Amino acid sequence: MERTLIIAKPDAVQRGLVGEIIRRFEARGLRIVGMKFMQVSQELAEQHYAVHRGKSFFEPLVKYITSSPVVVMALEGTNAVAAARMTIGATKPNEAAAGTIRGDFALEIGRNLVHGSDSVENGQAEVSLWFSEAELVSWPRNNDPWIFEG
Ligand code: D4T
Repeated sequence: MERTLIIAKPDAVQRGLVGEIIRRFEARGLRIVGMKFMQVSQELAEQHYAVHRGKSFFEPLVKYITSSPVVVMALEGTNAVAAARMTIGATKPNEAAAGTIRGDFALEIGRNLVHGSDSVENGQAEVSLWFSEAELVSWPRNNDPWIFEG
């Protein structure tokens, strides 16, 4: 089953939007397989955003994600990566469609509330970066047959 890593970033936690964000992914049908509240270290932030190292926004990005605690989730489902990205909305909140998390709650790229993995490979890699095997739970959900056809 496809997995994606979701982070409710520091602004989501500070603004009390964590419940609203989780609610949207749950309602979509994605299954929670890992979740924790944590302060992100400089090292983990730099690893997570390694692809952006050297870019002008790298340092502000690392500062933002380490500025205050986050809630990080591993979610599972058919097309989990693409579905979660659609639920989150465009990276630039001013371009995000109404009805998406960013389109409903955010205005600026540097305060865009949520991270979601951008490819199936990155979904696997990011879940492994942020969670140990012991922190991930594989479980059958009672309503899975009403959400997953196969
Ligand atoms: P994240 O990783 O936060 O979910 O964002 P996206 O997946 O939607 O977007 P991204 O990887 O292209 O960018 C990562 C992160 O960098 C910030 N950013 C990005 C920025 O501040 N200025 C920029 O010009 C870009 C491209 C926002 C998200």
